[in-house]
Amino acid sequence: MRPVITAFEQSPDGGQGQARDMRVRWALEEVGQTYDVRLVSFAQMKEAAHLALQPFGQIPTFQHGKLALFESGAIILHLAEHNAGLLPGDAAAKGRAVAWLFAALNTVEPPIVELEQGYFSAGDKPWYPEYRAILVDRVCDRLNQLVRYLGDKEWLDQAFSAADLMMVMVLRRLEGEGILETYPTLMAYMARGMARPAYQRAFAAQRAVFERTQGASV
Ligand code: GTB
Repeated sequence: MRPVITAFEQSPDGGQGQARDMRVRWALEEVGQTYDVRLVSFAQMKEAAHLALQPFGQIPTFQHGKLALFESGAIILHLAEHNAGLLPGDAAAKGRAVAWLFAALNTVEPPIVELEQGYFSAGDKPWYPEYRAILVDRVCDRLNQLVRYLGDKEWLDQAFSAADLMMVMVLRRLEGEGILETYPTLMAYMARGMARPAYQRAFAAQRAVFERTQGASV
């Protein structure tokens, strides 16, 4: 039985792989697990059937047999713990990878989301440029710390793990902000992640949904 994940029927990101099903797709591809995708509309995400799977009315969800999960981090951790390829076998290294998985979600992503949301909630205000500068500073504090840690390492720890997958996807949220370009270490780190065949397959799969639905709407 193949797992089933949910994804946007019409992703507002125009097929750029920014919606969080991309993270789960990438993890599934890394572990070699085939899967099915159930596309949901914004209206369906708020209906009882979907809320029973995802209490916040969001994608992605993950169902495999009797198991139903939400939260992309939890889904990826589950996949990493039950399949080879996304977490090291050594207990200490595994602990570090899990710590970095949480760091990507809880420490690096929040200021990035704040920057994104700042534009949506205050982009038309006269004081927005100063506000944005504060938000950018917060993002850069985290990026500077990450760069210092990464140094010339290929991955966060010795081998690629779920933590790198999540960190690359979190950093991708900064695309188009004009910030990443000043961080060659991070650009190179992201490029390494995005060059992985599993990433490429996941990206193509979510892109195909956009192209299909785009074609259907014109
Ligand atoms: N913490 C949850 C997780 O990690 O699974 C967050 C899930 C989440 O934010 N889901 C979003 C969602 O369903 C889609 S990914 N939103 C609908 C809603 O809340 O009603 C976030 C996202 C959406 C769109 C873009 N984009 O267009 O660029 C990027 C990221």
